[in-house]
Order: sequence, then C-alpha cells, then structure tokens
Amino acid sequence: MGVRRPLAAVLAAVAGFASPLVPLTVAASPAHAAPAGNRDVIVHLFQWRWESVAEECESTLGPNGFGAVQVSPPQEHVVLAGEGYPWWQDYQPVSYALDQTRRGTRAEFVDMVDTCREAGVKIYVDAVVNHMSGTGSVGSGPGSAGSTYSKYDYPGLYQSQDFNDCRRDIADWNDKWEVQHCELVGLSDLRTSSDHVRDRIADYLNELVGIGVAGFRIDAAKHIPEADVQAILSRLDDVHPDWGGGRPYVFQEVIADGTIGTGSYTPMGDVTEFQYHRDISHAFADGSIAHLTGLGGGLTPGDKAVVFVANHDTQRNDPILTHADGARYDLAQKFMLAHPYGTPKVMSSYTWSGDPRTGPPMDADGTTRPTDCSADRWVCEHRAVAGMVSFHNAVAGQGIGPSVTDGSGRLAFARGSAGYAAFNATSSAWTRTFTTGLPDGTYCDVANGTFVDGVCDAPTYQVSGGRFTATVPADGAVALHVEALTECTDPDGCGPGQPSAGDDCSAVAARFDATVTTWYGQEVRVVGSIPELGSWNPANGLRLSTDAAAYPVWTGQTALPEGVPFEYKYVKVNPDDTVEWEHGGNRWATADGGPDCSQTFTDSWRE
Ligand code: LM2
Ligand code: CA
Repeated sequence: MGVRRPLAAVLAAVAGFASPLVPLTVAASPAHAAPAGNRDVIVHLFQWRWESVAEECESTLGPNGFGAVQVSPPQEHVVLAGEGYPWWQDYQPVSYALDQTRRGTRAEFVDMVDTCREAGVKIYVDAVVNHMSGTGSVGSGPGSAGSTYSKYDYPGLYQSQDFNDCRRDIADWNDKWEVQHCELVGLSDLRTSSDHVRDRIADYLNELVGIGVAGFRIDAAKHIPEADVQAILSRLDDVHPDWGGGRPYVFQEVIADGTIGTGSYTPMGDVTEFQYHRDISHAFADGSIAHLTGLGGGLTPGDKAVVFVANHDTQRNDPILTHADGARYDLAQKFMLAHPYGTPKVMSSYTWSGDPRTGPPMDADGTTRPTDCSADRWVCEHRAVAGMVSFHNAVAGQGIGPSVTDGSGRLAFARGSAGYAAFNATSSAWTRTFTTGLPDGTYCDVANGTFVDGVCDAPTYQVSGGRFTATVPADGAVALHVEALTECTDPDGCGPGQPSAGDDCSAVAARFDATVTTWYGQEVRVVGSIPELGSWNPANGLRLSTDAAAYPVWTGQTALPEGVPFEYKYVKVNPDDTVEWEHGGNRWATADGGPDCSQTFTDSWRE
C-alpha cells in the first residue's frame, strides 16, 4: 500500500475544493430525504424563528444526523412591551392559535415542519399546558395573535371553572398536592382533571400532530398530576407516516426532588434528568472528568432519560457551565454525545448582558429576528458539536470501554469497535497513543469538524494496528468512528458501505454509461452528492451525450476521488430546463479505480 495523498488534496486537485472552512451544504434532491433511522439527538433552537429553523434543518441538522429540533412554544402568548418583550412571554399562553407568535406565522410553522421532515429532522414542540397567563400579565394584552384575555378568562377556550381552586403560589414544595394544584410563579393553573381541559389541550396537540409535529416536551410536567398527563397523552393521534406512524415522542420536564421523582412520570414517556445536568456540568467546570465513564449510574434508566449540559432555565437561573464558558462547555456537550447514557439534548443559545429576562435579537415591535450565527447575539453552539452527532449515531448500541485516564482531567474511551473518543479538560495539551478496537484506516476527527457525504472538513488520524497517536488540545477532544473513514486500510475491511483500500489513485477516471430513452431535445445528466456531480444541483450535474450509433446509451466522464462514498441519480433535462428525476431511492457507490485508476458505472434509467 503506497502512501496516499490526503483526501483534501485529492478533492482540491479534482474539484478545486479549496478551503476546509467553506460551509458544506447538501442541496435538496427529491429523493435525498435522509433516512429517519434511529437518529435521536435533539437540539433546542431556543427562540429561533420558524424560517430560520427550516434553513438550519436543510443546511446543518439533516446532513449531520440530528434527529429532532425542540422549538420554542408555538401557541399565542402574552406580549409584554413594558418589560422589553422578555423571552418568557412564550410560557404564558393566552390561546392555542398558532397564528401568530413573535417567531412567525402558522404558514411559516407548517413550512418549517415540512422542510425539516424532508431533511430527515423531526420537530418537537414545547407544550405549555399546565397553565395559562400569570399575575404579572394582568392588564396587558392583547396576545400575539390579537386575542383579548384576562387571568382565568380566555374567551372561547377557558373560563374560571377551568382553573384549579388553590389560586395562590405554591408555598410548600414538600406537599405534592400543592405542587400540582397551586400556581407556579403566579401562572393560572389549569384544572387538568376535567374532560373539557383535557380535550382542549388534546385538540391543540393534535393540530400540531396533523401538521407533522413528531413529539412534545411537556413543560412543567411535574406540576400536572400524573393521571392527567396520562389522560391527555392517551387522546393524541399517531404521528405522520413518514415518521413510521405510532405514538408521538414525549419527554416530560420533571425537576425531581424529594417530593416528586422522575419515576412517577416514566410510565408516560421520557423525562428530563436534571441530576445528569448537574453531574456533567460540575465535572467539566471543575476539570474532574476521569470518573465519568460511569455517568448516569443510579439515575433514571438511560432509555427514559433526556440529558443536557444546560437548558434555557439553568443557563439563567443556576448556571454551572454554559455557552459563556466557551471551549470547556463545548467539550462537555461533545462528551454528552460520545457517552452512551440518555437521549442527548444539545443547547443552542443567544447571549444577553446583565438582565437574564432579555429576549432574543428582535425588532422594535418585539418580533424575533432571523438567526444569523455570525451576527447579533446568536451563539449557535450546536454547530460546534455537529460532527459529534455522527459519532453518537455511529456507535449506538455499543458499550463503553476500555478507557484510559491521565490525572483527573483527561479521559478517553472506546465505544466497542465502532468509535473512540478522547477528552482533555485541562489547560495543557495531551499527547499519547491510544489503543482502539477500530479497523485500520484514515479517520475524520469529528470532534473538530464534520463528515458529510464523504467530505471531511477536520483533521484526519491514521489508525494502524488498532492504535493512533494524537495531541488532544487543551479543553479539546478527538473522536473517530467507523462511519467517518476517508480510507480503509484494514485487510478485513471496515464494514458495509465504507470506503475500500483502493489502489492508490490520486483520482479515478470515472465513466457513466446509462441507458435512457429520451425524446429529441432532452439531455441526460448524472446528479449526485459530491461536487463532481453537482452537489445535487441538476444545473451542475455531469452532462452525458449520445449519438445515432450509441443511442439509447448516454455516456460521460469525470474524475472522482477514490474511496469516497457518494450517492447519485440520473435526470432528464428538457429544453426549457425543467428536470425529470428517475424514480426510486438514490444510487450509491464508492469510486475504486483498480490498477489503471479507471472505472465504469453502467446503469439503466428507472421509470
Ligand atoms: C418551565 N418549566 O417548567 C419553563 O422551562 C420555564 O422557563 C417557565 O418559566 C416555567 N416553567 C413556566 O412555564 C418562565 C420564566 C419565568 C416566567 C414564566 C412565565 O422562567 O420567570 O415568569 O416563564 O412567563 C414570569 C415572571 C414572574 C411572574 C410570572 C407570571 O418572571 O415573575 O410571576 O411571569 O406573571 C408573578
Ligand atoms: Ca398544575
């Protein structure tokens, strides 16, 4: 086996692929919907506008394997101009109208759900159903969609009898009845024991399911009696067939204490595990992570736990480790994605200075501005960990270990033979040779970049004899997995769909021979996931040609990087530039040039 040129160099030579910093996007093709599979990572795009969520699904979340977005509450809410439009307006519903909130219209919400579904990403709605508006909003109004209301009176929806009788703040948090029937920070507490209230809540959630929403965060679930949560969820419709039908995914916000534990709510669905949040945040904040292979031990069973480093409340009320802490916090979120316990929920924040009530970047009327990750106060820290989502997905089902440590601030571990990750929560670099269960090959370091459609925009590492040597940066990580190989050199192969060792071609002279019946004036092109095939844009696809002798066989040639898996389809382009895609799923292949560095793909149009 000769020494191959690094993948980036091959791409640069073949396609003029210049900078690894160029944002890599996957344009939509009709058949490019990512398989839903068992992708489960949630990202909370806190306070993002609907159209910004849609763009993020297409450009970043789908291609990197995120499973779902938790969006901020979509129902009509109070509008508090006098308080500078704080973020928490959303947590005071005044009706269940979806048109409109500070984040956009109902039509924009629907478009977001559809766009994200096409990108393989589910939408989970933050369902605020324990209460309506609160004491502080008396005299304000109308709501964001124009409804008039007062506390305990929401015309056409709820009147006084639909609220619990306690009508004062929760005073004794050791009294379960109070916690569930009195008011949480003065918010009018719904009588969720009544059929009328249960039906109205179910109507609202089912409207969302009808739009294609696939799951819910149940806000303040601990404040709703368990039987009432059960009764509401039992009224829900099954989710969209694209998500396989079945029950909506539900995770309940339960901040467990001595009075009410998560176990009361696990029969109805998943629960938030706040002790995990405290454990991982303190460990990384203190630089004491060597013991974390056992993270989650003694907590809610992992298959019921939603886990996070910080959420929108803790980052304000009880910050241990947040986006304000920079690299150390990113490192903790990466660790969460590498570790097997729980369903990870990645946070995506905006900054504020001083007053934690500060709303997101907004216009003068309190309407939220579109997200621009390089402007305003948007942090977009989920992008810094996007590559680790592919790690999480690739190692699913593999156990943790063996592990190595170096002092209390450094820990590395295998995830079976599918992945290996090293974490350094100290202020000095950590250089050592790690022994893995990985097949030999060249791996993309997904802790420091992404691996999308065979393109690595991060450093690569050579695993040889199962070992690799790395310098893990201060407050940094290195993570390798078998679905992000740029080259496999293992004589036993590296698993299905992985690049093969090839024959050391700097590029493969690829020829496509496609049998396609056309009418006069139509052209045929190959369109695929890599730049050489137009990155799914038919206008930039590889043009094929034919002549009287060859027809109906159309032929074209291009150079492809060896060992890089790609997907493709044939299209017919009409004289007016409209495009007809062949039917069926995407074709896929990996260029392997053989001894003469050439390869022919022989295909027939699929009707
Ligand atoms: C939650 N989970 O159980 C949310 O994660 C949390 O963000 C919500 O509080 C809370 N429950 C209610 O849904 C936020 C915010 C509160 C804010 C409420 C309601 O953290 O500060 O309370 O939303 O908007 C505000 C005022 C508070 C006032 C209350 C009622 O801050 O002083 O209490 O409204 O008017 C009189
Ligand atoms: Ca309640």
